[in-house]
Order: sequence, then C-alpha cells, then structure tokens
Amino acid sequence: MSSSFYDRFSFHLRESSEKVAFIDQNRQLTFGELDLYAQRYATQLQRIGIRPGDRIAAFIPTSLELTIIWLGAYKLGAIHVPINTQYRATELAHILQDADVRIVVLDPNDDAKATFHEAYEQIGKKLPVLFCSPIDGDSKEFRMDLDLGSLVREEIFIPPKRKNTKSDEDIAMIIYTSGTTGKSKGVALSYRAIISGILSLTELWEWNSTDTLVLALPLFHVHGLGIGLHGTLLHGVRTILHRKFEAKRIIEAFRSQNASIFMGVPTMYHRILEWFINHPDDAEILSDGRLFTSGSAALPKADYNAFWRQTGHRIVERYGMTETMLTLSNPYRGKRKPGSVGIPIPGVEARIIDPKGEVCADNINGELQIRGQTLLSKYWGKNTPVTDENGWFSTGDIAFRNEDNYYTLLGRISVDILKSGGYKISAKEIEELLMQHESVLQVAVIGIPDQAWGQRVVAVITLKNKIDIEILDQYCRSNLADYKRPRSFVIREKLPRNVLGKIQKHILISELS
Ligand code: MLC
Ligand code: AMP
Repeated sequence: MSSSFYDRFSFHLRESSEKVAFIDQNRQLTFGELDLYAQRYATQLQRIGIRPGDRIAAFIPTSLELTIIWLGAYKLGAIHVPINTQYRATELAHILQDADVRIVVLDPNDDAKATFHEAYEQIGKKLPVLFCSPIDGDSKEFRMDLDLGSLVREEIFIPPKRKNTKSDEDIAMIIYTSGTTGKSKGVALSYRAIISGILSLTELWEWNSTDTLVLALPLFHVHGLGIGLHGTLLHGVRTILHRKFEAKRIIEAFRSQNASIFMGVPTMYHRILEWFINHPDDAEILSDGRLFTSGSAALPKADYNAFWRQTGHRIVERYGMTETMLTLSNPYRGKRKPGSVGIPIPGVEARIIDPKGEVCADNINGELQIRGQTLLSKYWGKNTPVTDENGWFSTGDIAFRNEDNYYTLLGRISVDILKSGGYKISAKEIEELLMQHESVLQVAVIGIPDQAWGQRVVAVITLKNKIDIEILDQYCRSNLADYKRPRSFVIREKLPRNVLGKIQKHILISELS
C-alpha cells in the first residue's frame, strides 16, 4: 500500500526545492538540499546494512544535521529514535536497550562520547556508531557527508527515486516519555498518527508557506519535533532553529529575520515576559508576529494576560501528549479562552469520564479520554492494548468540558507524574535513584507549584546517617538529566503515611507550597 500521508509530507521537498527550509545560525538548507542529503544519508545507511524497521537513535543537538538524520530515517523506512542530549548514561542505556537500537548517530563531543561509553558498559553490547559533528558558531560551512566516520565514505551516487512503498501504519518514530513507573516508555508513532494530527493542527493555525517559524524547542519531543519539524515540511514553512532558548534571540528573529510564528512552553513565555521588564520596547517587535502558541504545560492566566497586554497577541494554547500527539487547541479564528486548552482538532474526539467510566456532564471534573487518528500504535516492546475496546485512550489528566465544548485541564490524576519547564518527569525514577544511595532511608519526590517552571522538583527524605546535601545533589547531577534534578532537598524525621503505609504526598505538597 502506498502511503497517502507520507506523500503529502514529501510535497514541498519536491515542489519547493529552491526555498529555504531550515536555518541554523549562519547555515541554511533548502527543501531540495534537505531531500538530497536525506536521500544520500539513507543510501549510505542502506549500504552498511540498515533496513526498514531498524531503530536509529539520534543523540545529537538541534542542527541542520539532525533534520537530515530524521528525514533520512523516514526515507529508508527506518525508525527515528530521538534521545534527549541531556541524558546521562543510565537513561541512555535504557533507551538503547528497550528500543533494541541498531545504530546510534552520536555527536562526537567529549561529554556525549563519555556518556555513550558508560551506557555501552551498562548494556554490555556493542552498537555501531556514526559520528556526526553538528556545526556550531559562525561557520557557514555545511558538512554534506555528515562526517559519517570510518564506516561510510562520502557517497556521491544518488540512486533513482524508488516508488514509495511505505504504509500509513508503519512506525515513523519512537519517542520516550516518563510514566508512573521508574523507567521511560517508548511511544511508537505511525506516519498516520503524526502526519494526520500535525496537519489538522497546523492547518487550523493557518500555517502556510509565507510563514517563518522560530523554533527553540528541543527536537526530541512531540512539541518541537512533532509539530515543528513535521509542520515545516507539511506547509513549506521556513524555520529558524535555535539550539538553546534565549528570549533575546527569539525577539531578534522577529526583528531581523521576518519570523511570524513562535511556539513555546509556558516557561519560555515567562522568560520573554521577564525580558520585557528591562526591554519594554521589544514587546512592540513581537506585535508584528502572526501567531504565538503554547503547550506541554498549563499557561498561567497571568502570563497569558501580560503577554496580550504587552504585545497585543492572545497566545493560542493547545494540549497534547506524546501518546496522542496534539489533540485540543484554541482556534486561530474564533474564541481563544485563557486557562482553557480549546476544542478537539479535526479528526479527534474527546470526552470526560468519571471513575466508573460514565461520561460526565458539562463542567464536571473527570479523566480526559481521547479517540482518533493521532493515537500511538503501541508502547514499544509491549503488547498490551493502549485503548479500551471502543478506541478511547485514557490520558491520566483531570479536566472538564464546558457548554461550548472547550476543555480545561486541572492537573494529573497521579502525583507521581510531574511537569517542569514542559518536561514530563517520573517521581518514581528519582525516588528509585535516591533509594540506592547509602545514606537515604525513605524518599518522596514531589512537584511544588512554581510560576516559572509549572512545578519545581523537591525531594523530601529521611536519612540513615547524616550526609551533606551537596553530596546528594552531586549524586543526582551525575545520574539524571538536569531538568529532573531535585531543586531542593528537605530532610524530615519521618514521612506522613496513611493507614496502609502509603506516603501521603499531598500533605507534603501543601506543607511545602
Ligand atoms: C533548568 N533550570 C531549572 C529547570 N531547568 N530550574 C528549575 N526547574 C527546572 N525544570 C535552571 C538551571 O538549573 C539553570 O539555573 C537555569 O534554569 C537555566 O538552565 P538551562 O538548562 O539553561 O535551562 P534552559 O535551557 O533555559 O531550559 C528552560 C527551557 C527548557 C524552558 C528552555 O526546560 C525546555 O526546552 N523545555 C521544553 C520541554 C519540551 O519541549 N517539552 C515538550 C514535551 S511534549 P542556574 O542557577 O544554573 O542559572 C509534550 C506534549 C505537548 O508535552 O503537548 O506538547
Ligand atoms: P508528555 O508526555 O511530555 O507528552 O506530556 C503530556 C502531558 O503534558 C499531558 O498529559 C498534560 O499533563 C501536559 N500538557 C500538555 N499540554 C498541556 C496544556 N496546554 N495545559 C496543561 N497541561 C498540558
């Protein structure tokens, strides 16, 4: 079966070949070059034995090279497995093992190499590695051969285009996300899920080929990678990539590079508003933009209103999940409601259910369920169904719907899932790590509400023996990606427990908030 979604995805690669697709500092890549290099890379991979369905892990920062690696995997029919470059060895080893990765594309900087070697030792299995050196700084150079190391020499032969035999149901990417248990889960997303969802969403936002997107989100989650990269290709948008978010550089992109869209997590908007305190004239620069969207965590109403007051823009807030892609959004045209994540996008149904599974009346809180084309195919390596028998996926989010069909999110059902800076964090993962420390007796990791970060990670612990907090902090720094690291440690004599012995985290949260 030929893939109708994938064909849609390829349209601008062919038809807008002269147009700039991605800009990374002083370098840029047209749609035609992206197509060519991705094809060349796919051919090289094929020659070293990588086959459709093989998992290719990408452990490299935002760069033009990363866009080629991502698209090259699709061209080959291999599965793209993006990995957070902040990950430490244990986090990386888990993904390499769980996804049964066939080959790793690695940035050969010292830190990444050291992390990778440590991960290697943990999994006890050698994996082939391709070194790719994303170019940083002011260089205009572009490494066409991707510096594929000794495994592959530069390939100038480009095979004739073969007929696309991809199926819509083929897995395009596996994205790892935290769950209620310690280890992250691989969410397997098909071309159907990604492309149908992103197309509906970005059409709703009226993305078009005159737009320029400034993208400072990480390219290993559905926000930056799912919407950002896929949206660029689906609509022929010009996208300015930023390796790191800085409010000043976002404003600069609107001032001097014709940016028209910014997509961010609430923490980024908070930082932009902080920047305006000392640079009030910069708010005026953003008023010239066309669209500002927010997602991945709740956008505080105060920030929504301050941004509106200062720039004249009402941020379009939307909701999604790695497992469901992007499912609810405020409209581009029509009523945008502060504090609400909007209405279901075309192709998606939503409902609120009570603990018995009955559908709730309007304005009654319950669990949000989603049904539609955008859902994951499965958790990688697991055969358990991901929906109920009628196709409904349970999000674990508490919400209500109002009479106008607008949904409002109230938080997670589980206190063990946290969101900080838009990153999902498993409290259990941090607790398991701290419990392995010889001085820790008991631990409860909680999320404390925070205006800038959404939640701040705090570890409440009881000790077996006295220890300097700095040592525990250093232990977490060495073993966890920075965003997961507890921002403070609270030492207690004992932790509050219920009659069954379960730690009562809500008591700790209200005491420490
Ligand atoms: C960093 N810092 C934190 C922190 N992270 N402090 C508290 N909590 C956190 N979570 C501190 C650092 O220690 C440092 O402090 C300072 O902030 C700057 O650190 P940084 O590493 O330079 O941060 P920065 O790169 O600016 O990161 C902030 C951010 C980042 C908002 C840009 O968190 C980010 O990219 N978030 C996006 C995550 C994302 O894409 N989620 C999508 C998931 S998909 P000091 O003291 O040293 O200065 C999804 C589905 C959907 O959710 O619907 O979209
Ligand atoms: P992730 O697993 O990283 O994709 O995170 C998905 C989770 O982020 C959802 O289940 C929600 O809890 C949260 N989320 C995403 N968008 C929003 C939003 N606009 N408002 C509140 N929470 C959100």
